[in-house]
Amino acid sequence: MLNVFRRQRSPLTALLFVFGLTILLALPLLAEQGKTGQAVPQQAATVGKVQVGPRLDPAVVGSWGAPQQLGTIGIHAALLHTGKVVFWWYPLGTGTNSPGKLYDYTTGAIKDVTIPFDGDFFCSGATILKDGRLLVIGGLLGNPFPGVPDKGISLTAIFDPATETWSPGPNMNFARWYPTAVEMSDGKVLALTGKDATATAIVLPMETYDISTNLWTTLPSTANIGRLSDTYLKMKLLPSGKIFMAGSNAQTMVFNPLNNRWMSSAKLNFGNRYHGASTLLPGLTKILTAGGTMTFGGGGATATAEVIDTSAATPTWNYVAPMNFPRYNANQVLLADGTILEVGGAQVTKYQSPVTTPELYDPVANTWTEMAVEPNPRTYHSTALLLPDGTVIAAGSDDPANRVAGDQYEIFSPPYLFKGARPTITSAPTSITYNQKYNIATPDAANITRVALIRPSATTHDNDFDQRYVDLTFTKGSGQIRITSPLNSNYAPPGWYMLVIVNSSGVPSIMPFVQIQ
Ligand SMILES: [Cu+2]
Repeated sequence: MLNVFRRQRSPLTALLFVFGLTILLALPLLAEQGKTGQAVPQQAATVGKVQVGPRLDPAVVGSWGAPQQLGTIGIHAALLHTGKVVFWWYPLGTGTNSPGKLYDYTTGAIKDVTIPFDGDFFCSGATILKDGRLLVIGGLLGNPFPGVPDKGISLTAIFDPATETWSPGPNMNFARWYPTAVEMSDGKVLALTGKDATATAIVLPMETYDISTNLWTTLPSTANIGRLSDTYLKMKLLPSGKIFMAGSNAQTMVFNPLNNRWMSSAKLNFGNRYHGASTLLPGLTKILTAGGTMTFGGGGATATAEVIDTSAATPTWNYVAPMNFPRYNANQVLLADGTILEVGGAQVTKYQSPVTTPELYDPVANTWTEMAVEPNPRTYHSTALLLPDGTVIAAGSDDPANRVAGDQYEIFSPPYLFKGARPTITSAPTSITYNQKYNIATPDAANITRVALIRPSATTHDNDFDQRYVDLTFTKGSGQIRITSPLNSNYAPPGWYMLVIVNSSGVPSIMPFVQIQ
């Protein structure tokens, strides 16, 4: 959906700013009212109500740091293998460059990385290329003049973590606004869906980007998507090499890149699940989808959640435990221990009745646990991603009534950071290949129960197409563990990953980056 406020420059702006500031100033007071120890009942969805969450030990509900200034609205976010996070959003006023910020979580430093060439990479798609550079595709050529239509764009932009600079990438063959970008097992990027050059109709053809030739290639028409497909189709690479489309349309599908054909899979029990979040679960065959609404324009948020096991003979979506709060436009973040943090979202409109109580989904126990209340609302156009130290950064939301929150970020420390000493990795390879054995040095080898590779996020609009948690088999030795790398690139497409070891208390290590190729 176009944010109709995005170029609003009316005299109301100042008033809205004051209104937002008033809300912000009132937040601590409202939060204080919540310190009665009462958990919020389900469906606590009154407009304007601040949820309070249970008042519990951070080892149970985690803990939020105070909001910090980002200086931009984190509508799009990606974690680079340098450990820095790049954010970008839409040009301001009559500007034609998309502002960007580079955040270093180790120091808190923020560097301006405004895209130095024309292009509105607003509601673009993004994925991290196998060499670690960030590819951003499409966006909008918005028109500030009433009655003159907006246009989808075919522009792309590439951010190089080594030089911390942007350069123009090759144009796609199609203009796309709200496209999906996902890395396939061969390292090519698949681009699909999005609104066309008139910013109205869905683009049906799919195309791939080959990093070695720096070219886009349109796939045969057998690969075209259906006319009624949603934008930002939720694509997940499976160990079969096929790519599963988990919504938002009720009819889920699977794409086979070997023959460029789609097959129907099961239907979501809920129906169309617009603005819901979905995640490929650890194990890489099950997909979780939670929240959303049947009404594209908003309203009617659901708390329901469903899981499909794509490895079943006849895969079906099955309801699992519902969330405690209905929500849409929330973010799902795969955490360092393989649980999923559902954070942000709203219930009534894009920005109204925000859900500030995150929930932690345990896919083994099938439980949702309410987490500590987030200090800022994070609704439409918000982002959240896992950092290499196991915390989560949350940002974004372009609510014109709350630009104060929009320009800030905050860091969530999950419960696992309050459960004792962390295991440490003293050395690990920085480059690995498939199906080989490698040693990881750790003084905590005897107590390690899980080892995994976690793909760094490139996320926007409740989507993180490439997010995956790849468990590794391992054996323990003295002062080291010996891992077997992923079997092939269907399990872990080439690129940079965070390496985590987790101990028997569920506490993860700090995660160094390793490149698999
Ligand atoms: Cu958008």
